[in-house]
Parts: sequence; structure tokens; C-alpha cells
Amino acid sequence: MKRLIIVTSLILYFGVGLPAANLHTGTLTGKIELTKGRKGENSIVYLKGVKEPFVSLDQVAKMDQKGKTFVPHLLPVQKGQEVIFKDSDAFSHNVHIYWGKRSLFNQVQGPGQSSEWLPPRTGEYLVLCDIHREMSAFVLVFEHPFFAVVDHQVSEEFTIENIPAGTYTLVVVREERGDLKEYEQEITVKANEVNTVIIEL
Ligand SMILES: [Cu+2]
Repeated sequence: MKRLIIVTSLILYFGVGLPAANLHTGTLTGKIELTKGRKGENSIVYLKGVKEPFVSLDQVAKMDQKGKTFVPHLLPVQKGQEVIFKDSDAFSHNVHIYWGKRSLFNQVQGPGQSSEWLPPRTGEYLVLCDIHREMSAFVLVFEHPFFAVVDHQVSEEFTIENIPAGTYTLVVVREERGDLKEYEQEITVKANEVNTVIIEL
């Protein structure tokens, strides 16, 4: 009888100890189908209107310079996440980051070298290489971790986990002719479910 009481109280303890957010979150999986002759390297999807609390991503985000291209072309990060730029080519590149027209960071890097940058605020940053004018990319910084990259060369699918249940605007960000364009769709995330959405662009 004594043993039974101990087991019961342990179960209760673990139940109470779970973060409240875990009990009311759901997963969103989706697919972005490009039509109308749209081609793409990658897209970003993110949710608008998610309220705190949410976790902070502590891993470093990476952008490569490879074959005179920034990979990925669009990189989403959470505020507080550092970005590492790496030169994987056999020649030098430079990482030049702009906030609007203001230059924020400018670093030359040789083959195999890398540099770190911490975005100062949420928003959209343009990344250029002054050595190769055809190279450009964007880093998008969000307050929350509810975003994903869709690499259209590999798969059109994405998954975002641990989303507080609710109705949000799902935004797809695409780079079109050097500018960022956004497409929006309302979605509902139900707790403890895998919610699915298919978006045709
Ligand atoms: Cu370059």
C-alpha cells in the first residue's frame, strides 16, 4: 500500500511539472507548390501573431558561400541567434550586410574561413558580396521560433512544431527579381494534432 502511494505521487509530480505550453501546442506541416512558371531555390514560411511564451533557439544559424552563391538564399533566424557565414569556395568572398541602405557588417573571408554576426533586431537584412556582384541573400530575423525553410530543389514540404494552439496568418516569403514578396493565408493550429496546409503560388 505504501508503495502504491509513492508511485501515484510521482506521476502527479511529473504531470504538474510539464510546461503549460506543451499541453496546448500542435504541429503544422505543409507544402508549397510553385505554379505559374515560378521557380525557386528556397522560400521561408513563418507565422504571424504568435504570442509568448515560446522557446529560444540556441543553435547557430549558418549561411554558406559556395559556387559564388549564398546558401541558403533566404535564411530565417530567431532574435538572439548568431549567424555564421562560411566561405566554402577556393577563393575569397566578402560578407556585407545592410539594414536598408545602412552598412552594418563588412568582412572579407578567405577559403575555409568564417565570420560571425549577431543580428541587432528583428527584420530583414540584405547580404551582399562586394567581390562577386551577382551574389546576394537575405537574413530574416523573427521574435519567435515559428518558421521554416522550404528548399524547393529538395522538397516542397515543411514542418513547424510546438505552436501554441490558435489561428494565425501563415506567411510565405519568396525572393522575386531581387525583392522579397510575401503571400499570406489564415491557418488554425489545433492542440495535439498535426495540422496540414497546402499552398499553391
Ligand atoms: Cu563572393
